[in-house]
Amino acid sequence: MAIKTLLVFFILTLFYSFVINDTSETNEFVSPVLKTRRPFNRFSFSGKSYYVNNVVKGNFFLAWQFCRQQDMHVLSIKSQEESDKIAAFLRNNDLNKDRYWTSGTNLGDENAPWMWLSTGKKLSYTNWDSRQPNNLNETENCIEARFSENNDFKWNDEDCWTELYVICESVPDCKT
Ligand SMILES: [Ca+2]
Repeated sequence: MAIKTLLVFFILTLFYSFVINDTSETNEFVSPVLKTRRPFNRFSFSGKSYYVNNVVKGNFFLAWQFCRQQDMHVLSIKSQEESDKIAAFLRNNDLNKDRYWTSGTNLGDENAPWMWLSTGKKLSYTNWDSRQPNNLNETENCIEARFSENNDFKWNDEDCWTELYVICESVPDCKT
């Protein structure tokens, strides 16, 4: 009798190990690429969430489409403190070799002050690289953020049709 009980227990254990466990893992399968990429490209700071897209490049307008598809907006940077946090994240995750669209633009009116399209507000803080904005060839109306030769996180006005990566942001009430 004891042997029969042990045998049943053994069979049930095998069944659980090979069938039930395998099924639950299959149901929760996540692409190894997504598993490794997504968590590292997202971070939060002071109530804002950020998502760094370093996979798909696009012009300023396609960058907007990409962020809206994530239910987010294109980046706006309001302070040196925020800029430093973003720069640290990019450096720590080896993302500081690329160039990223922000939502900064003067495309609507070149004579008006630069603004963040994500909030509709004028820049409250600027972090232009040296000799920028220079409106090279009079075609540069959108702000990119990238690292300078000194590894400083800086802004440059760029042609809106240039294909770059983008940083998206999520602001709960869009009032900051
Ligand atoms: Ca420029």
